[in-house]
Amino acid sequence: MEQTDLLKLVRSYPDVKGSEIWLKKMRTLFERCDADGNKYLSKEDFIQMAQRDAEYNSLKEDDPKAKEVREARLSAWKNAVLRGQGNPDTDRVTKEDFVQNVLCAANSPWREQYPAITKAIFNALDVNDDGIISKSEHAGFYYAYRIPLDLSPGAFDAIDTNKDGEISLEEFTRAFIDFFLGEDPNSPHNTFYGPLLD
Ligand SMILES: [Ca+2]
Ligand SMILES: [Ca+2]
Ligand SMILES: [Ca+2]
Repeated sequence: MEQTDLLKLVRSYPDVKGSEIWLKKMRTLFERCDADGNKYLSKEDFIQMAQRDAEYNSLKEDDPKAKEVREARLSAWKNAVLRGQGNPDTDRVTKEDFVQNVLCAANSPWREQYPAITKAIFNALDVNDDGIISKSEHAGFYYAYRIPLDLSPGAFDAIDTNKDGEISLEEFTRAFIDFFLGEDPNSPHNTFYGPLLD
């Protein structure tokens, strides 16, 4: 899928209204990202996630893939959560601010960055660099977010829309963009980051 098609996909979603289902998704994502459980998102949470990525894949700290994953996690913190503002080393974000930040991003030209961000995440998850996300690589994704691994197969199937047993970049991007820009209470992608939390 070409970059222009992905931009068309992003542009095809109307402005996010901030409906109950959407708020629930973002609050769930906040909880998943809050690795140290202190009710704030900070650099430390994303470092801890990168450590879990490395742990799941038995990567040593100096392994190039471990470094790539760490960069992708820190980039998500700086570019997606903070949107390039503030000080990524010292800032921390509450749940309410996080939800408002994502809402502003989704309803501004910033939303066109989603395809590039998704690609970086996809590449980080694709540990063996074969261009697809396998079932075990998806389980690693859940492991990093402390989502029970027995929920990974069902979530994998929801993303694998052509049912070939692999998640392609296109499938992953469609699911990811729907999670952030979609407000359909029945979308199979609402559980992209695991079951929605109350
Ligand atoms: Ca935290
Ligand atoms: Ca792979
Ligand atoms: Ca597939």
